[in-house]
Amino acid sequence: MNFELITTDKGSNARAGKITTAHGTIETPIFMPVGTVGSVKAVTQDQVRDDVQAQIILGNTYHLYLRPGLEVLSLAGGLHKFNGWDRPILTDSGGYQVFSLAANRKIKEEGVVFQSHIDGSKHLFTPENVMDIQRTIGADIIMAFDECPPYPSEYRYARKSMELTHRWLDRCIQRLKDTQPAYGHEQTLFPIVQGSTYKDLRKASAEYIASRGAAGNAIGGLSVGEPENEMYEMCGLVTEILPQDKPRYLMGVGTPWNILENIALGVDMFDCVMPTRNGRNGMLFTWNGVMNIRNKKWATDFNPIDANSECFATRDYSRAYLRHLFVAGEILGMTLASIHNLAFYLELVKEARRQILAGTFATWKTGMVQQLKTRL
Ligand code: PRF
Repeated sequence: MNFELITTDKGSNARAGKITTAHGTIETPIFMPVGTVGSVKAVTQDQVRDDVQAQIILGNTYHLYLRPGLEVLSLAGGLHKFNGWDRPILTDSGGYQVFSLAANRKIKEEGVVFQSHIDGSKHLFTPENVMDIQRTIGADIIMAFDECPPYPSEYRYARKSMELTHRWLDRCIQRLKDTQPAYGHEQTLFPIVQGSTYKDLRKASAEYIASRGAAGNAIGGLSVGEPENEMYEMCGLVTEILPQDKPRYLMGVGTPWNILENIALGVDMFDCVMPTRNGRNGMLFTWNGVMNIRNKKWATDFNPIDANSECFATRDYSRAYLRHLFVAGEILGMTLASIHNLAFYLELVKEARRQILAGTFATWKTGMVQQLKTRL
């Protein structure tokens, strides 16, 4: 994997860059649609590529390991072949899902013992087997096995957890040295900064992660319930320390305005279930603000969902029709809302990139944040 830093904004720490992987290039800043079980929910691969214009999608080690399982993934020749997505893929390590989804999880030095949320079966994730599983899935970018402490966490717990995440990282790095990619293409490890909402821990974690010399770095443990200003404060501290010449990925963030604020702090990559999950509930993100399409006020509004959207697939559907689909419980409603929201997120980061390259990002961002938050 290669990262080319093209421009740094004058009025903020925003950057425009380009990542090259074995499955193609990614222009940063970028938003990565979440395809937890290898599918971006309710959207076909053609739609993800052509209508949403996604450049990279996410998969989850935890889910893919439980279903369809490693035998199927290995026989398929990896996730790219299995799901027919031939552009870059990033897999999360399970170091978050195990804590948010699994039952009876128990954290030890060795790893995490947990019960599947599907059938209650018992499993052990270690830094080593999580690297092996990500080899079998075959993503281009793979994540270190970490612990994401809840918010709020006591200082002592947050420190111990961070130290464990650092020891696990070293085991991940060693395992990757000792093994080879399963399908011949390069796989790049991103370590993850933790440290909860404590400034000294965040700094210490960022310094430790930076010292590992990885080709890209991630920031975890944020957007887990803390106030937005704390997220920005922690993110800003960490981006000051992480290397300039490597991409920075803020995990599981966020709203459109969260994305712009964190781009301004120097983040290059984002993922979040919000555009798809909230879309399936009728929440639409637009250039003018947020709308609940189930609301009666849209019943006879025959205007396009978002006249400013570039997405051909959804631009010609009216608000009234989409509301009708939701009220009638039609599955097409979920598909259109998901495509619309994802296309909007991709347009948002594309416009942010254009503003960075033009040297106008900082002022554009300030006005845009207010506009995006408007409740329509
Ligand atoms: N760690 C991992 N995945 C994540 C997170 C984390 O801290 C988060 C936190 N926002 C989302 N996804 N491995």
